[in-house]
Amino acid sequence: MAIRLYDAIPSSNCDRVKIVLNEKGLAYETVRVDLRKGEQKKPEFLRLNPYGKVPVIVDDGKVLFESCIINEYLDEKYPNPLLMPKDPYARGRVRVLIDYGLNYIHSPYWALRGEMIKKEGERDRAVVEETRRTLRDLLEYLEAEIGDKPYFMGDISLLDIALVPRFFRMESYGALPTPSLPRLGAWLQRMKERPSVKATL
Ligand SMILES: N[C@@H](CCC(=O)N[C@@H](CS)C(=O)NCC(=O)O)C(=O)O
Repeated sequence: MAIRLYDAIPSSNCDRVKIVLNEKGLAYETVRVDLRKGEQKKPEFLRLNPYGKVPVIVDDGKVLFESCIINEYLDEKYPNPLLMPKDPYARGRVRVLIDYGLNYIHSPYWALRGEMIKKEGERDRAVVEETRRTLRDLLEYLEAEIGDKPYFMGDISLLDIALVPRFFRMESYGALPTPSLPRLGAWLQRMKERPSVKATL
């Protein structure tokens, strides 16, 4: 039976799971959850995910939520191709850098998003400029981490996939590309060329 994915559009968190499903060539069906109608807070959905958020997957009748946890599960259950390194320290680094790219930089990212979803004339220019600057400063850590490698861990991994939906957003919010982060700019272009990403975003 195909994996069922409860998703929403647009949703970076759902895109993260779809890219992994596509990288692995796994068949899946989607159940669209209308976030604006609050369907994610209805009792039947809360029975699947008490957080009231997408994505949720059902695989072999088993329910899982939280995009990065879903992705680790998919990688362990369907290891072809494997998207986590085998080395324990490298696995630890993948998790640390996912946490950095999603949680540590979340505050300026969210503040910038809050401005950019407003109509252009209603945005606070000072907040836009300040949050873009803060994000670029914080991203220097990832710029150094990728170095001259094509992907963060050498080969594509769950780390690249976890980060790319957020980088798409940061690009659309004008935080990227920027001359101070050339390697991340090149990496983002590389990610955009992957069929799994093209099919998703
Ligand atoms: N940490 C969660 C975040 C999930 C999340 O925030 N999903 C958003 C859509 S991108 C959502 O369902 N928002 C609706 C709500 O919070 O009511 C994950 O990685 O899966």
